[in-house]
Amino acid sequence: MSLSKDLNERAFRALDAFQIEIPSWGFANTGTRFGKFVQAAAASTIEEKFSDAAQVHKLTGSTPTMALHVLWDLPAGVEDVEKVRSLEQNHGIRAGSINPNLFQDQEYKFGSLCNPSAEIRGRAVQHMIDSIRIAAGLGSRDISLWLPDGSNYPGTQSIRRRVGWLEEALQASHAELKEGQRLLVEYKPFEPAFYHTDIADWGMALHLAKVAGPQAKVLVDTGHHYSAQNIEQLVAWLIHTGMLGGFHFNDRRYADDDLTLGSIDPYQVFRIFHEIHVASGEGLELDVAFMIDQSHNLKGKVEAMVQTVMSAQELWLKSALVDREQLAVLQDKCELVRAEELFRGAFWQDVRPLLAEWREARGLPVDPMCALRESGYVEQITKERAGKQSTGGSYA
Ligand code: RM4
Ligand code: MN
Ligand code: MN
Repeated sequence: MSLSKDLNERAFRALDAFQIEIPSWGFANTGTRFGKFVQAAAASTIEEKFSDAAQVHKLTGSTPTMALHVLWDLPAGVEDVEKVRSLEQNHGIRAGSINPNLFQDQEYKFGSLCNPSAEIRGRAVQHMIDSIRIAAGLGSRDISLWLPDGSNYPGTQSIRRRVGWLEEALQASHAELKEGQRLLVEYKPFEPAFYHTDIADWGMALHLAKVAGPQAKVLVDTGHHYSAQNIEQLVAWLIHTGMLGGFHFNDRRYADDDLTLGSIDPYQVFRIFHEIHVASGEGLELDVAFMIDQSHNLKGKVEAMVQTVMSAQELWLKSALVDREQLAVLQDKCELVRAEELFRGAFWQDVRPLLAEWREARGLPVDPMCALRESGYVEQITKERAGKQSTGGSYA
């Protein structure tokens, strides 16, 4: 087989296998804690979010599912399931992971699943159970739990008692999971709590997932680490322990900035993807959900999402093209510079022509961004949605 034919086949196989979930809240008006800059084209209803998601999938071919946030997207809870099912049909997009929302109600001021009040903890657990039922009604596999709980001042809460409450709450939630469903436990070092966060890092998430039960795994949000953290290393550990459930991709410079994937440090995404390729190349059974968790505060929403998916495809492809056999040989011989050059070389390879070939072969627009502009979709929604200016359906 010629070298280029072999390369094409590897590339096509990698791209065919790559899917990434997009978040409904990425299409809505979002902001910072200082306010929102409202965009006329932003989605303010779940119908509009489905419509935008369908557009992204049509252009990229890689985003068949959309993550939903319970309070923002299904305010009536399980009763909204039917409506979402018909939207799935109409738009050809399936509901993806279901995200419980334990951070908006006033009663969660001092915590939800970790609140010192047993009554409030009970209501939070009930919300978890409702979210699991919503997921079951929609045929969604994953319930992605991000818990905002924590405290702001030393001495004001018992850190250890809260761990115990959390273990109980997660066990009670896990007990409601249907077969095949998963509970993904997300962690984050700070914000909204600024002294201690109840699930602050991957070690805590790993422990809690293990205590919760066999259907619980860890969710790695790339923006939820301190700057010096080696994310691919903890990813390798989670793979090794069979506890990696999925990712929330975004990029950051300082904190949980939710910037476009790969916009600040594309090499990091490449290194994370490489760990996945190595493990699947070794025949490990991986079941990892790739999801985007971004809010586009200043960029146009649909445009930003298409750009994100394109970046993800490029980085996924670059990392798929690492000559892993040769790399393993060099690693064993401790040929440091040659190993690093091989690795780095794959990163610097321009894979865009290969991606264009794949897109053409799959009947997708060769240049999705240009196709978006030519489609007139953004102008159309700008006109249709102008005047609505809703700021619901997302945070800040
Ligand atoms: C959190 C966390 C969650 C996301 C919310 C909107 O920081 O990343 O996954 O659902 O933001
Ligand atoms: Mn997240
Ligand atoms: Mn976040």
